This record gives sequence, structure tokens and C-alpha cells, in this order.
Amino acid sequence: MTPDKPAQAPGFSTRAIHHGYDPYEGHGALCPPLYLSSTYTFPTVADGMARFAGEQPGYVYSRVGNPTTHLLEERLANLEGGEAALVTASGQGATTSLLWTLLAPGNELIADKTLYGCTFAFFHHGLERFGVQVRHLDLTDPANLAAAISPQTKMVFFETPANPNMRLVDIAAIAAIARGHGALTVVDNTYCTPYLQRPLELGADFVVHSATKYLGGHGDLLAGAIVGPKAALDEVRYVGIKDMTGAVLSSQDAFLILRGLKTLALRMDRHSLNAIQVANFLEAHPAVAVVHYPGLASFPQRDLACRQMGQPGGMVAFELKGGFEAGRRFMDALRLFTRAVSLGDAESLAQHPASMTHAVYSLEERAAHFISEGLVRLSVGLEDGRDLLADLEQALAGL
Ligand code: 4LM
Repeated sequence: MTPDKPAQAPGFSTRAIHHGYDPYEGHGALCPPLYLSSTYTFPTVADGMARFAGEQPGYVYSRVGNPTTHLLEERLANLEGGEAALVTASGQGATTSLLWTLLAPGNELIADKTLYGCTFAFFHHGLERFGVQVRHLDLTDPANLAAAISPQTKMVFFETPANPNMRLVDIAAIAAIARGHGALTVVDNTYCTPYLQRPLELGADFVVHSATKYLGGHGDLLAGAIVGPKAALDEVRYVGIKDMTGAVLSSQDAFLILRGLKTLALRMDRHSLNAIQVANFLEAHPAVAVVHYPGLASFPQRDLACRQMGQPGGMVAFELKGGFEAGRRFMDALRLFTRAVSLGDAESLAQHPASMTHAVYSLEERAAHFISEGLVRLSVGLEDGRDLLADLEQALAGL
């Protein structure tokens, strides 16, 4: 029998561990079951027809739904404060499935200047080829959007903090302008996760994630998620995913993300704690020219960071006085930080955006989009802070 549930609204970690699954039901298994089935049986042809028509609840085929991925969707929707969620095979699958569904030739998409490299590439190699006009504005100043938005603008898309340079966008201000002009706001919340920032509560229409990063948290899978209104996500599921991208998350990876979510709050606390130490250490080092981190008093958008983010998070970007050549020598000297792209793992990672995650931008595009050639990006992991500082110190000493 299910014991009485407490009356008070459960907190973030409680929901990240429990939402949507009652272990007293079914076989009493503490952990939710992993359903490994591509297809589902229909008791009769009439049942099959009714399910296909959406007139009877029940699964039909795992490209449009699976009980394990469904639980993950319920939990993510709850944590982001959204009506519904849809999980995808990668973060790229989340953005492409959503935008291929909602945008049409002739629409204008306004995006911030700085985006993850493959998001930028999708806009220009994908959307533009099929008649969507893509326009990049500096959305760190909402006045730029107010001046440029037009009746053709269907969507405004941005990351905050932006990958890789940590520029912040005021979600509430941008979403208010977009809504006033009938445009949708989509926020890539990968860097923060709903533990640190909830864009839907600030007026955004959709959140997308690379769940490969902090949500999974262990560097062992690729996944994505979209959170937003149910009617729109049904369309993404039955058109964007089912017919257009096929970017379906495997139920095994959904199971691993459900496991990762149980420690999300703990991990984000520790990522932030370690990153604050790293940012302070780097800022005080004579070889370092500038550190971009929302937790520093010197961060130009510090007020916005305090308003919009619960904590400054685990990502730090910085430049060395010796430019990229110094950055290359620094990265090659690292022993505990691992040279790798991706982020949000237990392991601390270091990468060079201009030659790696943002190499798809041309040199001129990087300059116009505020991505400097000498920038080094750190995903500060969960190791002991003093060991991370010792590694940075020895690598900087060799310059
Ligand atoms: C990286 N990033 O930066 P999948 N949105 C953001 C991202 O950082 C990424 C994606 C979407 C990196 C990958 C190599 C803000 C990815 C795309 O990789 O498709 O899950 O997410 O190092």
C-alpha cells in the first residue's frame, strides 16, 4: 500500500529522485523499470486502430514513446516547471526536432551572436537552405531585439550563459519583447540545468537541453530534451521526431539520465563550488588576461547573473596573456584536467573552442560573434578543488 504523501510541496531534489514513479506500485522495485521494447502489442485490431488514432491511451512503437523515456519526460517537465517534455537522441536532436517542426520557409529566426558551434551550423547549413531567414543579434542588450523584431520573426533563440564565452541574456526581458510581437522564445538551458535556472518561469516558451551534459552527468551517453507546452510538443513528437528527424532516445539512456538526475542538485552545488575556486585562482594569476565567470565580482553582467541564476555553475572561460599559443602549451601541460570537448561530467575537461567546438564558424564569424581565438574553456568537474588548483598552477608555471 502506498503510504500517505506529505502535504507540503516537495523540493527540487525530492522531485528529481521521486517525481512520476511510485515504487509501491507494480513489483515494488525501488528503481523504475527499464523497458527494452521497440514495439507494443494490441489486444485486438480495434485497440490498435484506436491507439493509432489517439483515441485510446497506450504505446504503439518506441519511436513515439516508451514507458522509461516517458517517466524521464515527466520528471524533466516537472523540474523545469513546464507542461510537458520530450527527450531526444542528442541535444542537437532536440534543437533540430523543435525547429524543423515550428519553423517554415519565410519565417525569420533571431538568434544571439554566440551559440554552440553545431547549433550555429544547423541554422546556416540546415534552416537557411530551406528558406528560414536567420539573423544574429547581440541579445545581451534587449534593445537590439526591440529594434529588429518584425512580423516575420517567428522565434528568438539563445543560450545563457552562452557557449563558450559565458555572455548572459536577460530571459525575462527578451521573452517579454518576443511575446509582445507574437514570437516564440527558446532558451538552451544546457549550461545551467533547471536546478540553477528555469527559463519557463521567466517567460520563455521552450527550453532545450543537451542532456549529454549535466543532466546525464557522467559522460556516458548522448541525449537531449525539449520542455514546453504539451500541444506543441505533441506536434514535435508526431511530426518532428516521428517523421522528420527520428532523433529518438534509447530507453537505456533514459534510464541512465533518471539515475543521473538523482544527484543533479548535489553535483551542481559541487561544480559551482569548484568553479568559483578555479575562477578566483585564475583571475589572480599573472599569466591570465581575463576570466569569464558569472560568480566573479568582475563579471560585467553580475547583477543579471544574481537575478537569473541560482548559482554561477561549473563552466569557466579564460584567456592567457600569451594568446592561443600560451593556451595550447597550458592545455598540453594539464594532468588532471582532461583535454576533451563536452561538459558537465564528473571529470574536469579543457578544450579550445576556436579549433574544436566552434571550429565550424569561420575566423571572421568567430570575431563577429565574440568568440576569441585565445579562449580556453574549462568544464570544472567534481574532483577535490585543491587538486584542480594544483593542476592549473603547475600547467601555468610552465608558460
Ligand atoms: C560542447 N556541446 O560544447 P549534443 N547545446 C549546447 C551544447 O553545448 C551542446 C549542444 C547543445 C558540446 C559538445 C561537443 C549549449 C554541445 C549539442 O552534443 O548533441 O548532445 O548537444 O563541448
